[in-house]
Formats: sequence, C-alpha cells, structure tokens
Amino acid sequence: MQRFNWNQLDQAGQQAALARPALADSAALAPTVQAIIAAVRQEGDAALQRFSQQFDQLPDNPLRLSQEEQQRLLGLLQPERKAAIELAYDNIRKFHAAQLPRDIEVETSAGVICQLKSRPIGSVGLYIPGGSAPLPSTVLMLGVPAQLAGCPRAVLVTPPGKPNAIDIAPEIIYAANLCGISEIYTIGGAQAIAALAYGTESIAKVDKIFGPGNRYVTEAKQQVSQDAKGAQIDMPAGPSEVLVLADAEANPAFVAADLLSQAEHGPDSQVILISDSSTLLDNVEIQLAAQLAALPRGAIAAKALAHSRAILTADLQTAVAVTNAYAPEHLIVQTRDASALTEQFDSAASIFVGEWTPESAGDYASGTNHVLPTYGYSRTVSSLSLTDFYRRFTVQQLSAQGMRNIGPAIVTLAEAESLEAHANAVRLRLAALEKAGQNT
Ligand code: HSO
Ligand code: ZN
Repeated sequence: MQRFNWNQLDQAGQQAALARPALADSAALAPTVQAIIAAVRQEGDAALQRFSQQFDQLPDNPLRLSQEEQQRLLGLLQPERKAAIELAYDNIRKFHAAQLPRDIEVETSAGVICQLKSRPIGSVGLYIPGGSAPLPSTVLMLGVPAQLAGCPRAVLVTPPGKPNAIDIAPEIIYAANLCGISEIYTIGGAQAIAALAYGTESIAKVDKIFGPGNRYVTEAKQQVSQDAKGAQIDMPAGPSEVLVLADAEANPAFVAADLLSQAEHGPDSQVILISDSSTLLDNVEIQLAAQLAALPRGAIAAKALAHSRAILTADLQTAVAVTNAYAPEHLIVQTRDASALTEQFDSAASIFVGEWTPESAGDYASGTNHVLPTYGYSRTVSSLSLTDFYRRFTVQQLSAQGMRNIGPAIVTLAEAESLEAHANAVRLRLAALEKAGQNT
C-alpha cells in the first residue's frame, strides 16, 4: 500500500491521496458500445448471435435458458449452498420487506386532496455478471426487491459461461427461482443491455435495468438510459471500493482480511485504510503480505493493492473528516467506539460497524443490499432499495370548495408569471361556481 501522512500533505497532496482513477477510457469505449447497441436495435437476435460467437465463442446461443436446462443445472447444486442461499434470501427479504412504501393522502387546503402513490415498475431486467466470479448473491440483491415490489415481469441476463457451452452457475438459477424468476437469457455484455433496453424477436423490452457489470456494460447502461426509447437504470457505477477506518485497538488480521476481500474483486478495486495509529498501519501491512500469499485470487488482489492507500491521520476526528471527503461505497469502522462514531459519517453508501462486521456480511447475508453507488456518488445517490423497483406518482382532486379556496391564489400566481391561459383555466371555473352559487 502507498503510505501517506495526512497532516504533512498540502491541499493538492491530500486531494491526490483521495483521488479515484479517471474513468477516462469511458470516452474511448463509447463508440464501440454505440455500435453494438445500434446492431442489436437493427438486427435483433441475429446481432445477439453474432456477438455471442465473437465475445463468448458460442456459435449457436439458445438465448433463453430452457426449463429443462434450469432443472439440469439445479440438480448440480450442493445442499449446503442451497441452505446458505436460503438464509441470505430470508435476511435480504426481511430487511427489504420493511421498506415497503406506503401511499399517502393529505388535504392541503379544505377540499384539496393530494395523494402520493407507489406502484411496481412493469418490467425489470437484472444483469448478473459472469466472468471470473459469477455472483449469485447479486441475483438475490436484485431479485428479492423485484419480487417484494411485485414487478409483473422480472428477467435475468447473464453471460453464457464457457466457450462452446452454456455453463451458468446452478446457484444463480436457484437464487433466481427463489425470487420467482424463470425468464433467464444467456447473454452478457453491452449487447445484453441493448437487448433489454430495446427488445429483440425473442427478448421483450424492459422498463428498467439493474445490476453491476464491466466497463462495457456500464457504458451501455449509461447510453440506453439517455434515450427516452431505451430503459432507465439503477445507478451510475465505477469500480468497487472499501475504506477501512481503524484505530490502535483494531485487529490487524481482521483489517487486512477486509481490505483483501475488496481487492480480490478486480485489479481496479479501490482499497483505502485510514488510521490514527502508525503501529496499526505497520501491522496491517504484515498481515496483508501473509494473507495475500495464500489467496487463490492473490494475483488480482495484488494488482488492486498496488494502487491502494494507507493514510495516517493525527487523530480520529481527522480520520472521520477524511472518510467523509472520500465518500466510500463501503465503510468499515473498526475502532474502540465504532457505534458512537457511526453517526458522524455523512457520505458512505453502506457502513459496517465494529470488529464482527466484515464487508462480506453485507455482501452476502446480513440483509442490506450490496448494490451501492461508487466513485463518490454516495454523497447524493442511495444504496439500492425496495423503492427503486417502484414508480411514484401523484394524484390531486379539488372539490368546488377546494377550487373556491385556492383558485384566487392560482390566478394571482399565473398573472405574476404572465401565463394567461393558466389563469383562465381557473377564472372560468370560479365564474361558473359563482353563477351556480347565485342561482341557488
Ligand atoms: N462487494 C461487492 C458485492 C459482492 N461481493 C458480491 C461478493 N459477492 C460489491 O458491493
Ligand atoms: Zn464483495
């Protein structure tokens, strides 16, 4: 890890210590992704087949995973994995069920009723990455809220797996089925996002796309979300990040393990350690070296660690301020009084409190959602929740009395904005009411 002493850095140095790598090559990617999306829009399934051959080495992709194939894959599932998925499913369900939005109705003035209603989004597409680590846990994070919201259609897409064969992890199928999802397509990459956003002969279009993916997937999500004929997306995404804030009392082995669990996700993972104790920083370095050597994904983790940072602050308060300035996706607090400190964080997307709460808990089974804003977006963007699977809309109704009560103010405001037609829509009604009043 690169080591910094916060108080010895000037402002530019401090900014550099917290800088994220530029997402510059998104610009380089854009035309490639644009071409893939255009091809899927024009040629539909034929383009999907061509990309499947090109990127997945799968010449004849069935696209939809048949019921029989799903059953065959489920037969390969180990019982203890099934039980673990069920435990995670139950906890995620409990936590998300408590987030059910409730409709509200308020009489703002006498005779003026305003309502706020939430209804499930009609169709949602869930993207589950394949690649070096297929993530059934992400199926639960997306599938459980879709199920609880009651979205009429939820479909899942995931890359086909091995060259020349369909090889989807049985855990993905099981988690999907638990969430009531059986419409599964073996497509990945930007072409899968295009198919979800615009539809093809065999895949009906969806309204909103959820889930993490590589740079091509992320770029494709951005592009389709900017087109009114495309689809909405869950949130902007950059490489995953963790910041661990630890004091002298933290267990260095735990801290190192948490840093490595983030680092093993990919070479571009962001890993930051902040402490007011240089001894702790030293001991974590020793632990990192020892634990890294034993990791099967050590090569990936080592690459991430190469650009990771350890920051020494003069005191804990500075450490909190630096953490807030960085706005991490995941924040792990391993300090003496971790719970009390938690109130002081104002920008982390998901916080893990105390020595018994590794990020892995939230990644899999505590019940919180692991789809989170990265790249500092957590200052304003929230972690994925049940409400993301709903659309909210308002309803208002004025009675005659309501019109009498607020009509004159509306006329005044419309006149102030020089919008005569607006004023007239009210004046006509007020006049009608007056006439009716005189007649009775
Ligand atoms: N840490 C990842 C989620 C994940 N971890 C899935 C393991 N499996 C992004 O929050
Ligand atoms: Zn993780």
